[in-house]
Parts: sequence; C-alpha cells; structure tokens
Amino acid sequence: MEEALPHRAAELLGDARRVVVLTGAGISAESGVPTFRDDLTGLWARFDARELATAAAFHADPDLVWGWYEWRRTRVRRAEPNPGHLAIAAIEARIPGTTVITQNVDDLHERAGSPAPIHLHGSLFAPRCVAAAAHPATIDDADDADADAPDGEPAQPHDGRRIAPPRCTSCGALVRPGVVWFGEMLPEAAFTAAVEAAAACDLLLAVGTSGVVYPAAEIPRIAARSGAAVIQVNPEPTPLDRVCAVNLRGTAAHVLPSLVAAAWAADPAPRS
Ligand code: BV8
Repeated sequence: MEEALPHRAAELLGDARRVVVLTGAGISAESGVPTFRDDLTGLWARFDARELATAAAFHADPDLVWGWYEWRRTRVRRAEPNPGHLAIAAIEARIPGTTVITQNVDDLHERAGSPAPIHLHGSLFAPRCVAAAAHPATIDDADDADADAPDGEPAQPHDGRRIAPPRCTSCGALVRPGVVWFGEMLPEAAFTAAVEAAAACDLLLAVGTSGVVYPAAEIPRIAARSGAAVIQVNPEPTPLDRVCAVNLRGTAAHVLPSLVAAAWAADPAPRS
C-alpha cells in the first residue's frame, strides 16, 4: 500500500477489545490460490465456479466436480500462508477472544497459527458421504492428486483431470467434498457463532471478500449495525465500502502487516 496507512485504521485496531476478522478468497490470492473471480483454467475453463460448486453439477458429473476439488486441494497443499494470514494470527495472539471467520475452504489460516477459524463454507479436507454425513469418509493421501493415478496415469497434470469420487466405506454411496455448495444452507453452529461474534465486536476487519455471496456478506453489516467500526482491506471497491469506517485499498499481504505494526507501534507488549 503505497500511500501511508490512514492513522484512523491503526488507531481503531490499537483500541479494539473485541475483534472479528472476516476473510474471503482475496486473503489466499498471494499464496497462489485463485480467487472465485479468477477465470477457471484447464478442464474447467468452460465453467463458472458458481455452476461447478453445486450439488446439481456434482450429480450430473461427479468425476468432473471431484476432479476440480482434488485439483484445488493439490493447489492448497502446495501453497503456504502469506504475511496476511500471519498478521491475522498475530492479532489473535495479541487480542484474546478475536474471532476469525472465513469463507475459504483452504486451511491456510490454521497453518498460519489461527487456532479455530470459523469455516462458513466448509473445507477441502473434510470429505463426507453423500447419503449420511455421519458416515466416516476419508481421503487417504495415497490417492492424492500428486501421486500417479492407480492406473499408472501421470500425476495430476497442471490443469487437472476427472477423478472418480471415492465410495463411502459404510454404505457405498459417493463421497462428496465437505464444502457448502450454492443453494445449500451453511452449517448452523458456524453461522450462529459468526453472527453472534459480529453483533458483539467493536471492530470487524473484512479482508479480501467481494461481499456478494450471502449470507456471509451480511456479517460486516451486522457488525456495523451493532455499532462496531468496520475496516475493509481490498485492492478493489466492493458493496461493503459504504458500511466501512476505513477502506484500505491494497492487498492483504501488504496492508495487514503494516496495519498490525502501526496499531501497536506505541506499546509492542502483548495484551494479557
Ligand atoms: C444459501 C464453498 C439458503 C464451495 C462457497 C441473497 C441475495 C442473493 C443471493 C442469495 C441470497 N441468499 C442466498 C443467495 C444465494 C447464494 C448467493 O449468495 N449467491 C450470490 C452469488 C448472489 N447463496 C447461497 O447459495 C448460500 N446458501 O443461501 O442457502 C438458500 C438457498 C437458496 C436460496 C435462498 C437461500 C451458500 C453460499 C456458499 C457457497 N459456497 N464456497 C467452494 O469453494 O467450492 S461461496 C465461495 O464464493 C467462497 O466461499 C466465497 O464465499 C465466494 C467468493 O467470494 P469471495 O471469497 O469474496 O471471493 P471473490 O473471488 O468473489 O472476490 C475476491 C475479492 O478479493 C475481490 O473483491 C478482490 O478484489 C479481492 N482481492 C483479490 N486479491 C486480493 C484481494 N483482497 C486482498 N488481497 C489480495 N491480494
């Protein structure tokens, strides 16, 4: 972020007591994980991510959609958290009770040291049986997309391939990615915890989200309506601009470390 960080933003974070951080695909962009806006490539180039991320697409062509999630899982496994993820973990370490809420299905917050981010839209690492979520479903890394296919086919080409989903070991039904598809309800406990945290916070940081997918996009508005200050970090304007006290136009990996440094420049000692 070229121009100086607005003092107001550093002041708001420095004085905050109950912080919520809401992240979207933009926080993982600088780790090499494509956002939902980025055009799909390879096998999936002719699809819109919002079409593929549906139960209808999975049932119409399970191998195509499972292949897409395996391809994304491989990309995430090869990625590393970036300074944006690390700055958020630093805020959590500094302000006890900070709540991290993410729309992302990657595990980069956890790998950056965030103890328990709330995943509103599930995870790439929690497959489940289509018929019964209670049935244990595991993806053993043996069939990791990196490894050569059992039929000796070369490891997953850069732009992915169709992969047949595993079968549930309890009932033989298809195993599906443990994510929330469009048209599906969010996990109740996660969404309730997110709404409660937003309603009780005094500062919400909205990082790398386009603010168009609901009900996640409602979270910053709930915080603003409850009297909290909202700071947005995004190189582009979004529909959230108008509920924000400060809009920081820059990328997460650049802006967040400088925001954290500026907020606690005065007294670097962690708060007990
Ligand atoms: C539901 C998991 C009940 C799967 C995902 C109200 C109004 C309109 C529509 C609806 C509504 N309520 C419900 C809907 C329907 C729908 C919806 O919101 N549609 C939108 C598209 C209009 N919502 C649902 O279906 C939800 N379920 O509501 O159930 C119901 C059902 C039917 C009808 C009524 C009620 C379920 C939504 C969850 C879907 N699953 N992900 C998977 O990942 O495969 S959503 C997925 O897309 C992501 O998780 C994320 O949430 C979203 C993408 O948004 P972002 O994360 O913000 O990313 P995006 O790429 O869009 O933008 C990136 C941003 O980062 C940009 O602003 C960019 O400028 C910025 N950026 C880029 N680089 C950087 C950066 N910022 C900082 N640093 C950088 N370096």
